[in-house]
Amino acid sequence: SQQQQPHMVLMPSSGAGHIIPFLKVAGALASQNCRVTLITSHPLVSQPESALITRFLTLYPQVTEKQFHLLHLPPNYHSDDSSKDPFFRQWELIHRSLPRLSDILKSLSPPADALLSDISLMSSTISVTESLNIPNYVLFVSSARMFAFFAYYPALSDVLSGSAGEDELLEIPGLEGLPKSSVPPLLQDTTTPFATMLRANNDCIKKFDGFMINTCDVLEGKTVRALKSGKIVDGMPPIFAFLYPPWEPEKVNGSRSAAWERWLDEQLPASVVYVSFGSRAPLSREQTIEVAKALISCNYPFMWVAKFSVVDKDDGQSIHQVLGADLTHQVKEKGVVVQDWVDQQQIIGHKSVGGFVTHCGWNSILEASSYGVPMLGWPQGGDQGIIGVAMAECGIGMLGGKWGWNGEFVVKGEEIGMRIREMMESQKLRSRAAEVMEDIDKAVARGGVCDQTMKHFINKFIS
Ligand code: BUP
Repeated sequence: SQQQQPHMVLMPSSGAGHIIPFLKVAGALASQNCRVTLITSHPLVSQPESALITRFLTLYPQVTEKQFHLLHLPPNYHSDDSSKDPFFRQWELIHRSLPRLSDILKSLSPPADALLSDISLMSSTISVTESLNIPNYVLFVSSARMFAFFAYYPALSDVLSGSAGEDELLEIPGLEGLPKSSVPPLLQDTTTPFATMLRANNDCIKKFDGFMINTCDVLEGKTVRALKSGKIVDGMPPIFAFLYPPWEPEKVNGSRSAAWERWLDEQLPASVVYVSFGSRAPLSREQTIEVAKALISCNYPFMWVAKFSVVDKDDGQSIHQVLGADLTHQVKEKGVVVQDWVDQQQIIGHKSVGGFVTHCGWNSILEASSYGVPMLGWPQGGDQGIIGVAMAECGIGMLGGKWGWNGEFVVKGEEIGMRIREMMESQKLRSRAAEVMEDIDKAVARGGVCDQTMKHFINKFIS
């Protein structure tokens, strides 16, 4: 009956880092016998986003897609800073199109038992679900540490905008102090669009029925406990912290194998350095050259996923144009450079990969943790500095050092190469990463803590 099969409606926001975890949770809920509807915003921001959704719907034919067609921006739309970022623009469009979301939710049969909405859409979706009386849960796509920061943000604004030095620690109840330097300039200045969005979403925390955070005890147990205790926000709605098992490899792998896959197959176990700074924040030309020098000099085979534009779909320049002929030649002698969208989970899960130089996107950290791959973190912006702190505290990786935010200054190849070697040679990191992987395996296995938490969530809707 309907009560035995709760109807979960998921609505991700834009960006692969938001869509991927939503699809994973949608798949996990569908596998747990929930009826699942996925609301997708159209047009999407990038081609990889639509490819991910299409692949997901093929793997999970039982999931229903409802397309949410966004309004167009008026011709005189003022192009301020926020609208230049395609992801902010998409959030703005979703916000303007809310009456259409309401129509979709009203049309569902059987009706929705809950909406799982995105953190960046919190203040938008709550008005709709309140008027329709549908429980609203946020699926938080970043780390618990970032959630704690978000939840405590208003109380921190004086320290952030004040004269405190970068080494000053921000005190969040129940947690280790957070270096001010891990907060990006965009959030230190409390008037930017990012900061305004954070505050607007913070204002409605208590209106939500709960928060799902993709994390687990071995990664962030202390933070999750502090959040649940109400020390950070008094009256915090229930917190559901769980990871889901990685997508099954045989489902993820395509039938044709790309050149880089064959190359990875030929390398020695745990010998390859995998490098990716995510899809959103390309490094400057000068910095890219230094990364190339670092990789050439550190004497490990490497696989480098390089992006040279803000949104993955517009990658205009080739590595050759950025590095020049000589450096490109040296790079290609020692490693593999890919500019296309690749299945990162497949790379990280490959036995040849022994270390990951990452921008500290939370999904990337989770993927590396699930496969026991040590990391060298180099946050570029957004939530990545705070995530980097959580990653280093857990001991599964190290931070590069005072390497600044993307574009702030150029870090020399020599220094980067030194830190890469340190990561690859550290037994301490390697054994901690293996330990964390084992713990995660247990937590996500059937009957494990994460599995139980998810069942506990679903059971709330079964009468
Ligand atoms: Br790039 C890239 N393939 O080529 P994060 C990323 N991913 O599968 P955040 C690919 O996208 P940004 C690629 O595995 C992860 O699941 C990756 O999410 C996948 O980064 C996701 O790591 C990216 O949380 O920034 O902060 O969303 O979008 O720039 O990666």
